[in-house]
Amino acid sequence: MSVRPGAPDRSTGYAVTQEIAGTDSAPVALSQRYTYLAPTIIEPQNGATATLWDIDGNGEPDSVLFQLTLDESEPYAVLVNGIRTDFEPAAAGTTREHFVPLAPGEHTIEVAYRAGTGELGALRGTTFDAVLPQ
Ligand SMILES: [Ca+2]
Repeated sequence: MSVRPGAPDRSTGYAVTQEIAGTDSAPVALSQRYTYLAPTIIEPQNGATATLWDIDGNGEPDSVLFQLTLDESEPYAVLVNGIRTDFEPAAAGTTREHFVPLAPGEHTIEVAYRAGTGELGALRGTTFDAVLPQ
């Protein structure tokens, strides 16, 4: 049986059904409940405006500062508009800063812990508006 992770920080239960001759049975058992963890996003907050910075000094502001806290010492992944990059674990409680190259406009960044198999845990996301500095 494979399961999909639930929303982060929320107790999630699974009911088990069996398909017999093309018909799903009534749920026969309720599994124990699980709480999936996800890294905490510090900034940009959901719905916020994020200033673009010129990190490489070429005169073009083109990167947003993305800050997260790792409450678990687990490998994790960052998904920028759905494009995933994997990162190695850090000590629990570490705050990580990622400068993410982005064009002005609305973007979504999600984070999740990942298992050794590469599967992602619960996703936590933020959608924000990247803007040029005033
Ligand atoms: Ca630049």
